[in-house]
Amino acid sequence: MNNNSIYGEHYEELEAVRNCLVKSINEIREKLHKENGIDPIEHCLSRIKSDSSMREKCHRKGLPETTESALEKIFDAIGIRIVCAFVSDVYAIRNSLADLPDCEIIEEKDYIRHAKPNGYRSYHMIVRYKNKTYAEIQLRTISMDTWAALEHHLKYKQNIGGNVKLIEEELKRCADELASTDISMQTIRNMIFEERSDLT
Ligand code: 0O2
Repeated sequence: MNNNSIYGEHYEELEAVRNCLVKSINEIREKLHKENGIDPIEHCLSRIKSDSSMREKCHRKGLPETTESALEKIFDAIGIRIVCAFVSDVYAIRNSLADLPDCEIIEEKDYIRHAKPNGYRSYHMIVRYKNKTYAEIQLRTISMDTWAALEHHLKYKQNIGGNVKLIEEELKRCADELASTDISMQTIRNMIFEERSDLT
């Protein structure tokens, strides 16, 4: 890492913590898979926020562009996104993360039960690893992830013209329809699993 990095000498430490958290998530995944007979995670992505994004975020939040701001005032230098098939998997993984010995939950936002006004849904956790390093973990279903990706893409399109309000309303409608589909998929999953446990 170059000497001008906002993370100073801490980049390798961030990478190490990111790897430890991803390893713990994989262990949780295997445990829940064995217990329930179904893989709870579709995919898991992780990243260290780029130097320029972190500097931009410091600027946006009125913070000086320092290593201290990047590591102690902003909590998503490490970002992990866990995408699940079902809403129940999101909460099962959240509970397993809460039980990790080295991982303290600092903040949680349940945008699944309380969606953002634009329709955004996801479960956000800020955790502190070994009393020191912060990370943001986002948990969401495939539907929520699809919507967020599309909305993110459209947000940066400059030439939307006069249709902004209509587009926002349509996006919100899609988010609500997808949420309703998630509930139906969860019901189907529960029916399949209840049927299976009746047979054993
Ligand atoms: P990136 O590149 O995804 O990391 P803050 O984190 O302080 O800026 P806030 O409101 O305190 O903002 O945090 P919040 O609500 O927990 O949201 C932070 C992250 O959630 C964002 O990260 C996005 O990844 C995601 N997010 C939140 N709201 C939306 C939304 O309406 N649409 C989409 N597509 N994603 C959202 P960053 O830092 O913006 O960027």
